[in-house]
Amino acid sequence: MIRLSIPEMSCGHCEKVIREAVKEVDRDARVTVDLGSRTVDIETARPRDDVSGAIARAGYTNSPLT
Ligand SMILES: [Cu+2]
Repeated sequence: MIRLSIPEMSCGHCEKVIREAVKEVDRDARVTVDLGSRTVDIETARPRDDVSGAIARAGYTNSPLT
């Protein structure tokens, strides 16, 4: 599992954009968003950098927590 800190993820719109970015990399990914802690857990077979890069391209700086 990949856990990312995404400091600028602050609302449901952010969550939607991030979910869509992950799904473009892996449509079967399981994405769990915690807006309170601004973290996202992602279950995917794809490399972390692919997922992290897609989220960054969508406009959200992120860093790994695992
Ligand atoms: Cu937002």
